[in-house]
Amino acid sequence: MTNEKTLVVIGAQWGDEGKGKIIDLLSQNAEVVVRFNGGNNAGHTVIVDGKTYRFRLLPSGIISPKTLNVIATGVIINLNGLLEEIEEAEKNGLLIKNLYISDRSPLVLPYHILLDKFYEEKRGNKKIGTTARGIGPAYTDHFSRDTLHVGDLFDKEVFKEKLNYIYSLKKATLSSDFQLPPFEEVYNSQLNTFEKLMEKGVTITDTSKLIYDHIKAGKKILFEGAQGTLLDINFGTYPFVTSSFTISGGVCVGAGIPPQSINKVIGVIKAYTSRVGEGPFPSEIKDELAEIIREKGQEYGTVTRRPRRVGWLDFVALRYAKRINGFTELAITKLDVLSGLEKLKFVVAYKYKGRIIDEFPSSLNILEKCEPITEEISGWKQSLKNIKNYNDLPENVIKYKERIEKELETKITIIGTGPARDEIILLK
Ligand code: 2SA
Ligand code: GDP
Ligand code: MG
Repeated sequence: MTNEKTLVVIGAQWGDEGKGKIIDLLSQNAEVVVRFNGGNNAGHTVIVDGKTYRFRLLPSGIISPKTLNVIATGVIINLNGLLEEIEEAEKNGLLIKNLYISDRSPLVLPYHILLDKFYEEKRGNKKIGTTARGIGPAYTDHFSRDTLHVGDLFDKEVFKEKLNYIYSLKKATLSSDFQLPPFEEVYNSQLNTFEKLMEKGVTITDTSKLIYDHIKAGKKILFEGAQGTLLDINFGTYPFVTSSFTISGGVCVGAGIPPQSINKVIGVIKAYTSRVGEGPFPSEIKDELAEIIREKGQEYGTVTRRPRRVGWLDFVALRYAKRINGFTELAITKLDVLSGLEKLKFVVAYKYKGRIIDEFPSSLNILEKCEPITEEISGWKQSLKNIKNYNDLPENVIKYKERIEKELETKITIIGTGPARDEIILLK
């Protein structure tokens, strides 16, 4: 069941590469956009006609009026967060229709959010720097088979019975320091929000079947990754990761489709690196240049507004991301942010205990002691604003792009030159 139309968009770094903008662009001629991992910890920014949308759970294709928008099983759902986001989008002039959510998606319940904050506090100086959206505890309960799913809300009695059972289990197993929110409050607010979502016309269904039918019918489908490769629960910088499968393999387990249904994997790379939250970051810039790039690139959490750490492009990490995800092409964003910097750097390898390492270490104990080995390349002075043709780009931008292509043996087909929808150069 292969066709040439299923495209996966994955963050190649630690998230915030500009996936939202790339999805918005590609969704203008796609029929279906699918989110397959994460929850409302994601923050995907799309700017169209001067309006800024910051999507958390809604697929970034939602702006295109004709696309079918699917939140698949691998996504965990905070119903109140979703309703809030839909209302915000409506205020922004979007018509929320064609929104399908998996009945098998686990719920993020209010106590998951409290637990997220509780655990972070207990971790002290070993904290992860989570978004405090209950992501870790909600996935944990799913994997330990102690949670509720969106489909459970269809039958009030079933929902009550299941929530009751979970409450008794939680009371028996959670630390006595932790206060569960009152049962009735959680029960009523979940049902209430569920009903409001139904009134908005949201469809809860078997999204795996829905996606399968569209693949079979030869429709163009985009799978929108959330966070980035290095935040993957299995292959990221554990424990400083999120709790979902952020890599291209996550599409199969999150959307419920077979691997041979995937045709293309686009890796989105920001022209430099950012990371929000704790954890090792070998290419991090630690002097005042970090502040300059952060300000120019507006590197603040889309959801939490936390300042993001910034660093140079890291080829060790990017080669790893290419291998794990099987990128067939690349998009590069935010090249405009680097305008005006005289010299730019690539991290080409790491040094660990006097040895050169060119594979991304699987051990965090090693990674956090790695020193970057860098290569310098000349920057460009010119602003990239209003450049619409590839050939009009400064020569050094082209050299920068070609150096990345050579290193990753993959073509860059999309170049971002600014945050707005039309600030983009397409190379085919
Ligand atoms: P969590 O909340 O359990 O998923 O946090 C675990 C780690 O994953 C990181 N994480 C993210 N990193 C970048 N962007 C994310 N989305 C938002 C954005 C983040 C924000 O688009 O800016 O607004 O702060 C995201 N979501 C999770 C997180 O920082 C932890 O390192
Ligand atoms: P995502 O999580 O990967 O969707 O990325 P975020 O939306 O969290 O962060 C990316 C930020 O960069 C957003 O504020 C975008 O509007 C912005 N952005 C995306 N592409 C470009 C670009 O090419 N140039 C500039 N200057 N900003 C961009
Ligand atoms: Mg983001």
